Amino acid sequence: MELLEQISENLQKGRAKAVKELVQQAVDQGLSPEQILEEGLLSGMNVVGEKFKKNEVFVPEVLVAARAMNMGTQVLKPLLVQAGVQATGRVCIGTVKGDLHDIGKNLVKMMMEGKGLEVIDLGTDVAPEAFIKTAVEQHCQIICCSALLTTTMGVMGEVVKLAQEAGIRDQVKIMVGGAPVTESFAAQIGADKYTSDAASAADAAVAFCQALA
Ligand code: B1M
Repeated sequence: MELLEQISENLQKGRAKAVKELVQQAVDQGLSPEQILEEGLLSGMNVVGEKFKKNEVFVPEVLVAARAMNMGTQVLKPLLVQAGVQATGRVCIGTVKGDLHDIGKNLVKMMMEGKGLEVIDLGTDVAPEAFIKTAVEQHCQIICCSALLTTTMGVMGEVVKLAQEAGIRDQVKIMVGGAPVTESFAAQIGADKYTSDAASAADAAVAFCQALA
């Protein structure tokens, strides 16, 4: 079986140690970290997601797959995060209130750090007030919100509203993303930018910071 396929298969089975070793093997063979992430780790997680939807696997299986995914991304982290890149801006990021999914948010954080941005990670289940408080106190140029549930994506609208009420809307850009989020939803709530993946989110954040500098 091809190496990337093996990574995907082992991730689906939640074999964290094997995933870690296989990802390292793939790196050693010279495969790019982006390819390992997309065609190995994320491809496996997508299969898990589909099975979860059809009730073919349940929360415990998804959790062990998520743990395996994290072990794999830890190997890739130093390769995705370029050493010694000069910080170009400050961002706070979190998964919105009511939502505990953090794999995508962590990838966005990793990619942004790789571009030299300073990223304050607020974790998961983050209240809109916490995004605003951090942005004000830590002088962030960008607030990044991630949501994976259709029931929590509305919280992103509350973040935009609170930023307006706090009088910081013209000083801070608000970026949104996550599987159920779309460009039109972002426009509807008045966010500044939607991106579909972590790498594009990092590019967009750098562009915002450069424009604000
Ligand atoms: Co959850 N879950 N889950 N889950 N889970 C989904 C999201 C779901 C689509 C599964 C399904 O039904 N097919 C479904 C949501 C349905 C819906 O709302 N329409 C769902 C559900 C229902 C639930 C529970 C309610 C299940 C239950 O308890 N009955 C529950 C909710 C808990 C809660 O949050 N309150 C739940 C729980 C869990 C686990 C804890 C078991 C686990 C999370 C573990 C963890 O994150 N540490 C989990 C997982 C792993 C998933 C799936 C399988 C995988 C999500 C993931 O990590 N994908 C997911 C199915 C799926 O998405 N296929 C599912 C990989 C990750 C890299 O992708 O986060 O989309 P993603 O990030 C992408 C982009 O979206 C983007 O960048 C990344 C790629 O580069 N991105 C951004 C993300 N944030 C961004 C921000 C940006 C820009 C881009 O700018 C700021």
